[in-house]
Amino acid sequence: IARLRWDDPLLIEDQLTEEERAIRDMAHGYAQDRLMPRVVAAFRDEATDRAIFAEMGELGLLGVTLPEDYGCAGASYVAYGLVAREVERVDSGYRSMMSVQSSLVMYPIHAFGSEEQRRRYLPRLARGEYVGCFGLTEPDAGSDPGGMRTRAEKIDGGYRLTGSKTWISNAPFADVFVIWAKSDAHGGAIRGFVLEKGMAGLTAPKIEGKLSLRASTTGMVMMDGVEVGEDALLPGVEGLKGPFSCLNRARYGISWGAMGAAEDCWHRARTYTLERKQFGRPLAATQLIQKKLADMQTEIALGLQASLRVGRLFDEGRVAPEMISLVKRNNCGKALDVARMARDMHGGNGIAEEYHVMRHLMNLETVNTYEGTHDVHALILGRAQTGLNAFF
Ligand code: TGC
Ligand code: FAD
Repeated sequence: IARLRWDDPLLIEDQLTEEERAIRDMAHGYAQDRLMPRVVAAFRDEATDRAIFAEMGELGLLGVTLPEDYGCAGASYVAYGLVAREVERVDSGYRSMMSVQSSLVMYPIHAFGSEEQRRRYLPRLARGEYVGCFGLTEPDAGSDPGGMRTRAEKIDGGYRLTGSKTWISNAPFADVFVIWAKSDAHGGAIRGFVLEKGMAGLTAPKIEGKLSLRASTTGMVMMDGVEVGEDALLPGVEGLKGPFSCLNRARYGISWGAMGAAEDCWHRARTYTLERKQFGRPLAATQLIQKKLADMQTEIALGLQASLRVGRLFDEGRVAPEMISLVKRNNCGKALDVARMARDMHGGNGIAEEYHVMRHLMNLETVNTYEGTHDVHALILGRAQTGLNAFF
């Protein structure tokens, strides 16, 4: 009879390759040694340290699934998920910075860009020398990005972009902007454009006062007739499947990341209730607390197994977008439940920054909303199993 490992009850560790474990260990070491010491102040002061991109780049943590030809690690989607889990174990905002750069900026340039665009941007993005952002959401088009108003109008030798994007991670300090716009020259189809900081008419003001994801900077992107050359167009894709293909990767990473944040909350709740005594015995000796710990352990173990399965299917080229909706939705929802329980189990201390669980809880509210809300993913799954569209 085998003995249970309480912190890895279904032995996910055994299901990883040696290379995946090595990448995971490196990401874990970096996140705990370099990110953990600065997260409380970063969250409190709403201050993002741009140097984090270069640090992650140096370790090969940006664009991990992309080929070595462009300075990337060429690793598996499972490895990418493991990195997201380790970074988000510290803070969802740090994972956001990493996943936007990897899945929403580097991926589309690699998948849909020209060879010239790949050579120009990917190595610098991989090193963290350039920071990227992804502009899909608009003030009047969030869950329904097909309703976007940003327009690309054809001009001599290129395009003129007009419109505004909102809630854009990394935008205020981004060098590279992947922007999705309806292009008149392509019959109004959605096309991707790569814009660069400093272009006339392009500004990216910071959104102040977030009560969630405060270690990551979010902004708007205002385009007031930004003129770009023909070479700014991503030639390889047309329509919503362009941005959605990027979202598939980022949502998959989030499914792992949310479990990392949940694990941190679970482990902290376990330690706290083992040490904290009330009524003459540790809180962890009570039935109610043990039930909560069992629920946390169960949901996290199942969530990780599901993400691993989707990751393997990604690597085999057999993933369906709805599988990603399933794990993104469920893992974010369960992570929120776990964080709320952990906050409660810490009593009054649970609201203090030094105990970390409230920060995770606040962050996970965003994680449950961005990249498709919990309910939008329910509608995607509902449509897939009934054949009926319930969006409108
Ligand atoms: P629909 O008719 O379903 O599809 C339009 C076209 O797109 C294709 N498609 C996909 N392709 C690849 N992967 C997917 N997941 C795809 N989903 C759809 C589809 O085949 C079709 O192609 P074609 O060739 O037939 O034209 O489109 P719809 O307008 O009905 O969409 C509905 C819905 C709700 C599914 C979709 O709009 C949606 O997912 N909404 C949520 C929006 C969202 O996720 N926004 C994310 C913004 S980015 C962000 O939040 C970054 S935060 C990052 C961070 O900081 O970590
Ligand atoms: P809405 O679409 O207005 O939704 C509001 C509510 O209505 C939700 O509960 C939703 O589930 C519900 N709802 C919507 N449609 C339906 C329906 N048909 N039936 C039932 N209920 C429905 N976007 C980017 O493009 N790039 C980024 O880098 C980025 N980073 C972000 C960072 C942060 C911190 C945040 C908060 C958001 C970010 N986003 C980004 C935007 C994010 O993707 C959107 O907020 C998200 O897609 C939801 O859109 P919305 O906020 O407009 O909400």
